[in-house]
Amino acid sequence: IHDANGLPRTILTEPNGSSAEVLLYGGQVVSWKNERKEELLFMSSKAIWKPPKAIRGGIPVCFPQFGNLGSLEQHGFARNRMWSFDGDTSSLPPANNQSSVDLILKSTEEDLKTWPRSFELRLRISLSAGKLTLIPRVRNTDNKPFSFTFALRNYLSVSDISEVRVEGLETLDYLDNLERRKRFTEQADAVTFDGKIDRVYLTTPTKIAIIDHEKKRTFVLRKESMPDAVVWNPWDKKAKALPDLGDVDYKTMLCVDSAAIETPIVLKPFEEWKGYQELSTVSSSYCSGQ
Ligand code: TA6
Repeated sequence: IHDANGLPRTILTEPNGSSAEVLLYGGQVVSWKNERKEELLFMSSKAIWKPPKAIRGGIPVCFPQFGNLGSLEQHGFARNRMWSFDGDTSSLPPANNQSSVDLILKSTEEDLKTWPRSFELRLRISLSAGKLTLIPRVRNTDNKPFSFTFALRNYLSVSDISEVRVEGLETLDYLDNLERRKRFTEQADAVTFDGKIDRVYLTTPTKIAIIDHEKKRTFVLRKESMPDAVVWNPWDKKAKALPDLGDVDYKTMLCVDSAAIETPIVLKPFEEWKGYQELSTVSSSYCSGQ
């Protein structure tokens, strides 16, 4: 454990030379570098690395509420809490402790005041060559059912947002946060970017490709048990309005999140939900549909 801006963090490494940094604060990945030490995730130049502020970049965990669709603070409170290392990883295959870390956040007396449900939120973060895998699990440790919405907010680093296209969302319905969450259908054969965008694409395919021509890099997002995908870029005006986002940072970021939003996840007492997300990068030879 070292500390980044005073926050305890774990560094994951793997033999091919890629690395990742994970904070106990928020259970948040804050860096993922490939074997050429290129940073693959976006981190705001004005991120505030100070609890209780959420750090704007990497992969914040949005739980038990995505967005402001409920009574809690925006995106819930998991990203503003100090997590701990999870000793009880019996129900997952054993992991190499160089390239993998298991974290847990349990409901506290404090949390019970704002969200009166007791839960255990676990997150396994594993690194392998060209791939970063996150496995979130939520167990209801209460004696009554509860429901939640969830997202892994993937801040991806891109060369120039106007050169990026996203494939895999064509023909899908989406809820447009910029239009009071009205429902639309995606008409284009790929999503491209020329202005602010804030959409929840519903029931997407398992695989979504984010193609960055200039960097000759394609991110592939594969997800399970998180049927929706949020696509967000604040663009210039909103970027200026966000104190923890640099004015031109919007040009080099894109959020494509694994999410369970349209249909909240319902857990009976002692039931556990398990999600899966794999982010991988493919070189320029990647052609869509392969
Ligand atoms: O994409 C959903 C959204 O709520 C946007 O409307 C925008 O507010 C973004 O998330 C950022 O939220 P945050 O709380 O991280 O500033």
